[in-house]
Amino acid sequence: MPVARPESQEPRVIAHVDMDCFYVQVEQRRNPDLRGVPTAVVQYNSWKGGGLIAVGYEARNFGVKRSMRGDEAKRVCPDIQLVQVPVARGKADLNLYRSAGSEVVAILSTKGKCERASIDEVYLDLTDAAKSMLLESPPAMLDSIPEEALKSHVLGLSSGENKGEDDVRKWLCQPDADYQDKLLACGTIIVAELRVRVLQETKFTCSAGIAHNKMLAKLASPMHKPAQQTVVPATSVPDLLASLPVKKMKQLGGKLGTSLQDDLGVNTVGDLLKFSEQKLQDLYGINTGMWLWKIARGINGDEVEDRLLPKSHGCGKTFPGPMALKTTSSVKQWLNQLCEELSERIQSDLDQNKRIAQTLTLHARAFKEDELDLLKKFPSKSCPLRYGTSKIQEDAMHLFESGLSDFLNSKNLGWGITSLAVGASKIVDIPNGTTSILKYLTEKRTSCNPSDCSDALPGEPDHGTSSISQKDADTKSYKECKVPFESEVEENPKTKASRESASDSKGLFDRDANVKGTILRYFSGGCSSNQRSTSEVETNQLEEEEEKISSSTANITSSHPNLNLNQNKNALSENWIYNIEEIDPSVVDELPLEIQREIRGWIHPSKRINTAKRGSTIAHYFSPARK
Ligand code: DCP
Ligand code: CA
Ligand code: CA
Repeated sequence: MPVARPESQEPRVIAHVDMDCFYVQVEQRRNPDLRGVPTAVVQYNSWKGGGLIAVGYEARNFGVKRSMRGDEAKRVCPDIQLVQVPVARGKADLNLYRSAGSEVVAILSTKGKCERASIDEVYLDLTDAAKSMLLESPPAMLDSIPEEALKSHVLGLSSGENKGEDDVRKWLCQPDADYQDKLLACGTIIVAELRVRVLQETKFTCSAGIAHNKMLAKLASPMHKPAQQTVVPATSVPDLLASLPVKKMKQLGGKLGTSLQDDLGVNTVGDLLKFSEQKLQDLYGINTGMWLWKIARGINGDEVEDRLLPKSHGCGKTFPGPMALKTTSSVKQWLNQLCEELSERIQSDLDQNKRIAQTLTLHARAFKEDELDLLKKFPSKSCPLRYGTSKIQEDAMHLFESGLSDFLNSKNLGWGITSLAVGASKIVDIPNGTTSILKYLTEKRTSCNPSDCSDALPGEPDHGTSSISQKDADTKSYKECKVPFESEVEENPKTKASRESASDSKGLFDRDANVKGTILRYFSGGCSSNQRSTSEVETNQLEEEEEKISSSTANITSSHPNLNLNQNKNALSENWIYNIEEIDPSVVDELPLEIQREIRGWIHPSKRINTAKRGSTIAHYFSPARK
């Protein structure tokens, strides 16, 4: 249920930036012949021409929609170019799009706190940048206002929305504006400049919403697409919300929105103004009631998180109709593929960003012979994540078997899997100084002198300081103390290459009993008791660990929606939580549609207002004539 966060008393300037027809733009940059031509990106599945996942604006003009398949798109737009999403391991490979998104984030994050909200969108907190601009070079003092800023759509400006550049100029420079509007004007210019930079440096266009909070910025960014920006002054909020259908509001897309419509006759967010806070709290509880009262007034205290990296990683594949997987061995084969990709991604996250994922989750969609059975859904399952492709594969298979057993209610029934996905979540930074801890562990194994590395022995998190810098530790201590990595049973060559090129810190996560009392404690959550070693040199320990894993089905816990599950009560000394809030919307986008629908049911994401308009400075990139 939604909770109202306390809002800051000081006015803030928040932007939401979303790339236009993102995958299409990435493909158009790869192949400039596609520029200005109706284009769509299709899924890896040739059935009826493949499902469309991104549609360019030229194709939208012909009525092509994302819900169509390639064949249908060809019917409504015979000239459409259908580009197949890149493929690896028999499924879509989104790395190209992910890294294109990172290029944009690198630019947008230069002006303030930046939260990567999905593969193609970010929130920015530009309050400080706007305050500095207001002090040093307010809009009225500028020699010229950037053209892109003058193209902004300022909601509520005079009677119409976009009264032309002169009106926007006046609004940006008005001397008698209140402080929050002045800050917003600065934010408008900053965002326009950022968008121009994004276009110059990446060749991608984006659209933006600029407002005093995240909720309003997110509502505004799709209002004028592609390649335009929309500003929401505080005075325009009542009109905006008065016409906003409740179901379009974040967290009102599901049951709560339906109840507001059916039980209270509330059709727009503004209709909520009729109800007192007390009444809403009586009806929906204290938190939700307060949240509803606030959103009716456009109040939202959510902070922009300082997060450029995803909260989780996930990959999945569907097996529609006759392709359904009906044997454990076929599930295993596909699960191995998915786990291989997941493993590569978490390894590279570890190498590049020094972050580790703690929870492995398996989602599936399934059918079974006994339709009368009460448990219709295949339960999602989670367990502590162990690094190493073969371990992830093994654990995912355990999770699958556990889920299947629950799903079938231990009956011997026929079944089929129509969708499979694995995810890695609860990702945490390795604290500063951890390299020293790794060095310590490594030394213990190699009989190096521990005193060399005793400056940051493991222990409590606040011991995580080191006199050795991260770089020094990587280059120096590993050279000194490096031990051969105990190889995986079936290590992926790519993983191996990336592992060998980096510090071998990750190897420690799946091999050493010493880890349990030390480094994993750092990362909370008691994962350690479910860690297993495959080290051939540690037979005793392996046996001991095998015993533990044989009871790991007891550790495997269902992750049903809407619950923060307190898991592994019996098996783990410390409990750990699988939290719905840890699911990253960008990762959900990457999962098979069937699974997306289920997860979206848990997290109630927002839907966008579809009010695309055309024609502006950056927008001319979409004019059909351009080649
Ligand atoms: N995507 C996907 N499957 C979905 C939704 C989106 O694979 N069900 C991918 C393709 C999109 C990208 O994510 O290009 C971003 O999604 P958006 O919803 O932001 O849509 P677009 O960027 O394509 O278009 P718009 O200009 O409307 O934002
Ligand atoms: Ca987009
Ligand atoms: Ca988006």
